[in-house]
Amino acid sequence: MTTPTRSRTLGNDSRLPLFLGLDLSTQSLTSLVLDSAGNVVSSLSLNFDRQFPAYGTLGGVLPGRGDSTVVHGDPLLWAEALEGMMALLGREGVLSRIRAVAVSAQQHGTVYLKSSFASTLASLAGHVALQDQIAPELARRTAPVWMDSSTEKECGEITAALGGDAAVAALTGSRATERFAAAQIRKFFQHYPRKYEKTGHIALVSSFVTSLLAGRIAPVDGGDGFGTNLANISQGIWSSAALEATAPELQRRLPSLALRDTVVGPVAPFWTERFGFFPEALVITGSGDNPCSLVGLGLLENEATGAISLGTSDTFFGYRRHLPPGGRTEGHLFGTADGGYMALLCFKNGSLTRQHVRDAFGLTWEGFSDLLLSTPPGNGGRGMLPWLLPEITPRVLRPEVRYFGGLTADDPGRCVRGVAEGQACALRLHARAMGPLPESLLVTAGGSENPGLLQVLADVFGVPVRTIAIRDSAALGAALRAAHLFLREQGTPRSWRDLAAPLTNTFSGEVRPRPEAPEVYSRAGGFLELYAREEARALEALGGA
Ligand code: XUL
Repeated sequence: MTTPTRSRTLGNDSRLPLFLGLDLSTQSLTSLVLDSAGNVVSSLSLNFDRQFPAYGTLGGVLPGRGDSTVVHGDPLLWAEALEGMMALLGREGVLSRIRAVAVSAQQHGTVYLKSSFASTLASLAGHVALQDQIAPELARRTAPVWMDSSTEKECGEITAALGGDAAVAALTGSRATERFAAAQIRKFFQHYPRKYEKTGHIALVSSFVTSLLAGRIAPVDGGDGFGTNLANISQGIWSSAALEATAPELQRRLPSLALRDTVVGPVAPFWTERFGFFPEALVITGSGDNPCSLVGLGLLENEATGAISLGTSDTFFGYRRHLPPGGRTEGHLFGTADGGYMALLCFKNGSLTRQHVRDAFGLTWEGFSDLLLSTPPGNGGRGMLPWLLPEITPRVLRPEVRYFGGLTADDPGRCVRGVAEGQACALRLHARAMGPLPESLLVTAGGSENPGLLQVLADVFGVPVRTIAIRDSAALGAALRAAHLFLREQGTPRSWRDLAAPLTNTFSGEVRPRPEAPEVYSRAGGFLELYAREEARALEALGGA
């Protein structure tokens, strides 16, 4: 392992307790340490491809074996990265002051473990590397992750058993979805029944990493647990109908579902012996990166502001205090840290697709942004359906980048605008299915540093777009969850709003829609309508949703 790509340590009062948020995303593991006054004390990131080359990952995932719909990650890489991060934090001298830690992780991935996993966790030896102790516990060597779309058949079977798309969405928050645990578990059970038999526990990525920290099997929260097609989201329990439609004897293999944040336990002695972690530090229930981002952006309890995360995937999400009415088959509903809900849409063609267009013309991100700022909104009626990878929203299982209005693949300015506008139009069109459009947008993750992309989003949505100073909203959300629960346990509770405000009220920028934007995009016959028509036509041609 080499040194991390980014590290900053700011001064703080060394008597204050510290809280650690860890975000295990597709491509990296990020840590963020907060003090109780709301200062970010340290922030580090380890990139999987660069810093753990022995695993041979590309973009954090294992290269496919001929089938591009199969995308797996490596649980041992995640364990080694966790250990590497603790070694760095130990060297920074912060671990002895951490009082609570929470995990955020890429959603939907499933880790298959033997029944002996629990006893191995309970007796982790401080002198042996974590991944070496965990390796014998894997009932399946690799873990399908959220980019996997290889379960079309299993989704069809689950949908048929539960009474159709709308019924599955009303029960579980989403129609049967290729990357979710249910379809992935069903496929594993059908293809490898003997390995399924040997599987004693199926963790989500967030509960796997939390289990490693706590030295015991951790529950999943509603944020990640509702993204499985296995929960009855109005009752907040595993749904026996969904479990039966998926695989036999599934309930005993799943983590328990803990809707509100709870203490999983103190940190395992392993971490204290090996890296000097404070022995009584609390490990909090982990969650998905999107529910954690909602917290990290200060959006719990705020229904008027929508969030867009421009990362490996692009997501659109927003807080909902009450369970929205059923009848929708697009998008997802997950739980939130305060027991409410979040609506989310996921677009797989996010930064990788933008980067593909950027690289095709040998541009830097700055050059990409400059082209966006210097080309006219609406691209003169030319556009791109940016489906380089199988798309989640709308569902496109056999991908193809398609052009319309005379756009050609050799025109840098128009192609750069085509991909950015196509992605922004898809975000806005499909966001409509999730309720009223937001009055303003908060944009986060890597793409939020690109002024051109922010302008396109402001123009297409016709609302002001803000970014906050802290980029790692998922790691920040996890750290805030740790702080929130610790303070509650101490008998000095703080409201979510109060805790998040010093960090999330520091907007680093605001971009307003250009005056001509409503005329270009939103009027009858404008570019949004054109895009919607082209999308519908392409879906018909490709046999999509
Ligand atoms: C959300 C989704 C992605 C992953 C990325 O449903 O699949 O946003 O959580 O980490």
